[in-house]
Amino acid sequence: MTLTTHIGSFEFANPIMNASGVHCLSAQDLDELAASAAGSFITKSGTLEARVGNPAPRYATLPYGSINSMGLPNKGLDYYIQYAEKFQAAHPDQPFFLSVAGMAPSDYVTMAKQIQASSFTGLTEFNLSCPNVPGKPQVAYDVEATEQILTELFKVFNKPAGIKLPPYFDLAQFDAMAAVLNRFPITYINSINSLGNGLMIDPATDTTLVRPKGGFGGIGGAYAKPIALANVRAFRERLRPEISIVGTGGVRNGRDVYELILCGASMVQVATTLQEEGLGVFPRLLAELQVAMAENGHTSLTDFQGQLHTITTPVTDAVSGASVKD
Ligand code: RRO
Repeated sequence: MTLTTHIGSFEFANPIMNASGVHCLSAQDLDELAASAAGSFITKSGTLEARVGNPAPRYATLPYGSINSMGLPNKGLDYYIQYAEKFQAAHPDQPFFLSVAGMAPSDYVTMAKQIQASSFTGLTEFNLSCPNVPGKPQVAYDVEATEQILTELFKVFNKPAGIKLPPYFDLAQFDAMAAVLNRFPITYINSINSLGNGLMIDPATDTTLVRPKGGFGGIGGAYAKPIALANVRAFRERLRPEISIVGTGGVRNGRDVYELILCGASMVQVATTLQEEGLGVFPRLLAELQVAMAENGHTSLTDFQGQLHTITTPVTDAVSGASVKD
């Protein structure tokens, strides 16, 4: 059995890695990920200036996942570029992802120029979907703003680029965003970021579980799984085939990884379960993925990637016997 997968021209020994935000703030965190069983790793989203993020409490474990309002705590883009250059020089055959987030639309161009000027040749992920900075909307819910950012960005950037998207819920949103994304030289998209602006309440005190933004925060974990599957599937049906998809959301076991790949993902990221379980989650998920593949008679990811079955048997009207259109 092989778990090899590809994004653009990059090959990875297996498709499971961290999602940005978990276990990836510091060089030590990243070194630990790199040495783990994960197929790759991604940095915390870096901003132009380092940030401490929102005040605590800003993360809580929930019955079926998590709520977070971290507010982009990170060590600054320079730190992550330096790490990326050094790691790449020491491990030229271990491709990885550098995540960046803008506090203003113009930041994306500034950051793109800095990465373009660096020696980093791996994948850069532009996070257009952070839900937790007070006063800042999620860019990728605004199709025109997204198009404008990508237009400026790709004037100065020609390295492999991915876009981290928020969850969408209406088919018209998939149509509109895919039409824009298809016009740019994007290597991959990452669907989905957390479900933005959820609210969870402590029943003992009638108080929100997190402090920032009056308790509103991004929801991750099992709550996100059906939304993640739908977003990966919807984009796989709409994007140019050369644009790969990283599937993120609700992975708790190997079958969850399998299903994101079935919907079209080439790589699968894990956030809440990594936060809860630590680096041991990777060998567990890899073993469980292989069991799920064996149960379905598959020996490689391409055997089933994007091969979701839908129900297409003819439907007949019970009264007239005429065939009914779905
Ligand atoms: O740092 C965060 O609060 C955060 C970010 Br940048 C993001 O993209 N998604 C998320 O759930 N939290």
